[in-house]
Amino acid sequence: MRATAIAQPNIALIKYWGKRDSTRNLPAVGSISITLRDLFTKMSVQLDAELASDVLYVNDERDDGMLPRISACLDEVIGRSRMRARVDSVCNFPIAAGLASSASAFAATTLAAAGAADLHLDTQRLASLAGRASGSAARSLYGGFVELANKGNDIAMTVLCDADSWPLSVVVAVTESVPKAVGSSEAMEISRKTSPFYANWVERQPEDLDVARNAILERDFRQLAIIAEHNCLKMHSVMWASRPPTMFWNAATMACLQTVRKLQGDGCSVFFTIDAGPQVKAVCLPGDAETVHAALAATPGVTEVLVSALGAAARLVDPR
Ligand code: 2P0
Repeated sequence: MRATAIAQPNIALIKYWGKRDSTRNLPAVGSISITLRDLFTKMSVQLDAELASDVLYVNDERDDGMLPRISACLDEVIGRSRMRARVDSVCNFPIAAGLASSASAFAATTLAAAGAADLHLDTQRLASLAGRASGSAARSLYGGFVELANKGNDIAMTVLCDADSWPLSVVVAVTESVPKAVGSSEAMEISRKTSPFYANWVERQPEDLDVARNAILERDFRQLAIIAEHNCLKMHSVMWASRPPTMFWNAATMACLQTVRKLQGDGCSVFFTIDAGPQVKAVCLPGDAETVHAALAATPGVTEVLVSALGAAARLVDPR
């Protein structure tokens, strides 16, 4: 009746932005991500017949704000007539600040819920269930380079390359660690309804996916860098052109992009990507990680720099 799972966040190189079905939380576009190794969320789910309602603790403090989404995730995995649960979450990085904390949280919750209820579900099924809670969470059920594709009324997952087969480093420049003002789901809907660039974004996504997939299969860092930066800037352009505009960047975000451009000019194998928040993720070859770390740490407005290798799939762990 109790299970604990660990999942790592993932960073999309080809982004998910927009939903084709909000009720089932199905994405409008496919996406490709890398799962990180060194940032994690651990979720314990304890089903308890004595409990009258679900209760959630995040880093040992009660959190009623996130509880409805966690409860809905448990309902999806176990069923609505389930026992209530005590859920404990531990996270070693800032939550809801554009560092993909919902991806690792819902991937781990899905896996722990299935474990606690003794359900034996395959990873594709777990990914579909996690994706209903948070689109990007489906990808954290897998390690390495992961592609999420639309397939009928569901999603289909493929591991393009595991973490050991192409070791890359991810250097995260934190520029603000307060939760963001507008959530991803809401911002995506504003983009879908109002951005003049949204239809083109959806239409052109298969091309970007093809280029990135081939770059990964051929371990072509330069091609991956070009397409990932393009796809990231295109997603933010969709948001900037929406009404009201969604702008996640701050001055330090821009300063980090200039730092990455300078590093590229100096011959570093590095590229940037930015999600629904002001942090900049610099993806680089491991030999360049120290240089990239130092340059981003010295960039004005950067408050913290985290480094991670690529990691493995979400997994059940000993609850103790
Ligand atoms: C991604 N993001 O592909 C994109 C890029 C942010 C920018 O997936 O509404 O929390 O819960 O399905 O997965 C963040 O959105 O959204 C996200 P929901 P999610 O990583």
